[in-house]
Amino acid sequence: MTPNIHLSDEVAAALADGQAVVALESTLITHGLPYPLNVETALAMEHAVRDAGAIPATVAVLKGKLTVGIGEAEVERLGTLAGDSSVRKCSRRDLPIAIGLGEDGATTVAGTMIAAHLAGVRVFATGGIGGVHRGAESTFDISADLTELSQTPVAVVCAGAKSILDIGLTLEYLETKGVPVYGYGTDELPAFYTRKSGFPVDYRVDDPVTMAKALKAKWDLGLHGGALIANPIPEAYSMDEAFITKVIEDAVVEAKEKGVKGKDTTPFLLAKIKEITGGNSLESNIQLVYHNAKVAALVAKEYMNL
Ligand code: PSU
Ligand code: MN
Repeated sequence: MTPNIHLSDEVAAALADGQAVVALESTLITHGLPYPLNVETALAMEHAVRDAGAIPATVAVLKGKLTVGIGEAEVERLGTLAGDSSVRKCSRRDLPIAIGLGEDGATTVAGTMIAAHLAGVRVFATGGIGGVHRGAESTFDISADLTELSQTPVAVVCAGAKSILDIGLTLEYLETKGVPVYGYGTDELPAFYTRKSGFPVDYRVDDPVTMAKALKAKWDLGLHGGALIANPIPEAYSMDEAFITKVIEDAVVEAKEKGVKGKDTTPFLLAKIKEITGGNSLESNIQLVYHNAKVAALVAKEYMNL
């Protein structure tokens, strides 16, 4: 293994033992949610993974080491730094500078997939992935999460894509790149806060055994890349579609007016939505990531049993 990656003792032992491990990201902690809800959410995800019988491995760059299994104290410390630009948001292109300079950094979906793959972890749970932004035909803003999904063999459980993105173009991009998108108990790609987006998925999977078989078949064939497992928010916490759509549309307009670009776009939009919807969206957010962590653990366990 490369000298700049570090596995916690627990994660290393679990992997050596053939136990199921689920990777979790840290950009959600530093750039996605406010303190202390971010810490609460991250720890709730770890608990959900454990309750379902797998080992959680939250990933971040700590003093220049890409760390798989950062532990509660570090989750808390990164959490208190939310909104503080001292923690770099690390996608694929940012890992070299963060590691090279010995910095702390939070890993995005792409960054976390890279770490998971280096460690030998196959399943990863998050909230929402990055994708093709609205207006990408002129801005070219397409998240590196999508190219990572096309090349790194990790399955990502998410609640679909927020409609801050162009969901249709995101699905087209994934299709072009050969990334399977599975609807977990759904025929439609969920849209994070809501269970429906109006965009059908090609494959519906209703149980973790079937999911694990499809993942194994892909990787046994030597096909590169990952898979997207889209798990809808539990019904009881899904938000009113018209309301959340309006909020997101206003946020997208404001970002454009303010000239927000590049890697700042996603955090800006997330902060705006949070500001306008207050507690409601945050409660939905916590419930959906918790649910994703559980599904990821069940899939990871079945994958290890095959
Ligand atoms: N979407 C969300 N919440 C998030 C993110 C995306 O609903 O916290 C974070 C994830 O870490 C994702 C990253 O990988 O933003 C994508 O950023 P970008 O669009 O700059 O690639
Ligand atoms: Mn981007």
